Amino acid sequence: MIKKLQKRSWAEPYKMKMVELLKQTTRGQRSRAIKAAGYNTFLLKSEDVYIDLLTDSGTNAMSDRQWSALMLGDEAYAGSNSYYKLEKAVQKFLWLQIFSAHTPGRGAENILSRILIRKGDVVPGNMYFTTTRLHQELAGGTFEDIIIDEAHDPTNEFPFKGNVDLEKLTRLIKKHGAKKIPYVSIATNVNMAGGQPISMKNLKELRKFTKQHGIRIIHDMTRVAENAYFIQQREKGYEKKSVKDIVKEICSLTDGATMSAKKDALVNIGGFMATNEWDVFEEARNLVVIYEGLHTYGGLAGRDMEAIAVGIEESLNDRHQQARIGQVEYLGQQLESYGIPIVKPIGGHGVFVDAKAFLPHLTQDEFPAQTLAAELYIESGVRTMERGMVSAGRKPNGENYYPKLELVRFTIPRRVYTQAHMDVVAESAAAVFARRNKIRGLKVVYEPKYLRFFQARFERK
Ligand code: PM9
Repeated sequence: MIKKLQKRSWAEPYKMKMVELLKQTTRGQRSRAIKAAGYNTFLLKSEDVYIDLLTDSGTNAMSDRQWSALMLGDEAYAGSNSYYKLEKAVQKFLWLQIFSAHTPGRGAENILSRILIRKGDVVPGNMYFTTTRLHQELAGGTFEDIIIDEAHDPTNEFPFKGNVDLEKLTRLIKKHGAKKIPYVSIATNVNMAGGQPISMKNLKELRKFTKQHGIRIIHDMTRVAENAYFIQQREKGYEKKSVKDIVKEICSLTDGATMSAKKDALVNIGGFMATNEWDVFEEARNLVVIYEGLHTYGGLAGRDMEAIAVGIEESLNDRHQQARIGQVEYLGQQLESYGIPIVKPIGGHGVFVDAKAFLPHLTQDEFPAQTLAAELYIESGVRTMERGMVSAGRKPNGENYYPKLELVRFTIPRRVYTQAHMDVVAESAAAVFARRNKIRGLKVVYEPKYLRFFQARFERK
């Protein structure tokens, strides 16, 4: 029978010029490898991984334009031309006036937290991020979550789960006073909520409110372009605006930003902070020479700054975002078709599987998400990342955080894998789902002091 044309598909707006060969291992090899890695996917050797969905951080495929830009890198210790090119790109596309370069994003978080936070300060934000919160705490602050309640419910389909609840912020101001709040920490496309966007309407309301109280908005713009794409797709009045224009508008509503360029900006290393305040920049310029390097490279090679400048522009292309988010959506739909519980709506940089619903017989103290990530690896060599209790870590008083969301993130690197890889990933997850009742939990055998998810070790219970 001849098929009738029902819809027009999208395709990736690029073709491949070079490929990296993948290695497949046996189930026995994988069982030994994950045991040796203490059931922590961060401790696996990448040569033992088949499809690597650990992170979208620094794992992007660069374009031919970016690779050729590398050759233009000006590696002068001082006054590198590449720094000024990146500065120009930040000013043109991201609408922030002055910036300093860092390796990687958490370098920028360290400097900015040291400058803006005093001991006893409170930093409200739309859900914590691991490194961001740690730097806020190390600078003497306490993070307070002011994201809307919907963000903590994996099944809630609200389209802007990254939104701020202004009532929660009002309560914090009443309790501590606006002077104790150096800034509101706003992430675009909130990572730990499942890659969920904040709406322009909510950000505008927050801008108005924080202006009235003299509080800054500091923007974690690591995934700002993906957030802009969701605004274009979901928010009334933005249907005809380009991702580029929406990103500019988002940035114009903030006072400063930190950026891990390893995500949206399509490079393998680098980050920066940007600010509209000269005093903040002056101090950042001074601090960066203590911790990273001269203010015109801040720890980055000139060639890396060149690649970021090109990557920023490429990331703002509408067709790039359509294919990028489209691929994530495709994987999400495949997983759902097998009945696998995922965070809805499907996010920007990955599909987040609800490990509590996947392994309901495990308590949170048995680390369902850590367990599931290990099982997925054993099943097929697909590497994912725990985003639950292990990532949440401990409070400054040593108690465990018990986040409502206990998730496994299937993170998709940009421009790296094909739809066929996504099919294999979904089938692997379905095979684990079929034997879920037999899966046992884990116990901790080693825990480092900071950011334990990177290096903690586990054994089967
Ligand atoms: N995110 C991720 O896999 C890298 C490893 S986990 C720390 O999601 C946000 C929203 C991030 C982020 C890193 C950083 C830090 C800041 N904000 O890794 O230091 O998602 O460049 O960026 C990771 P750097």
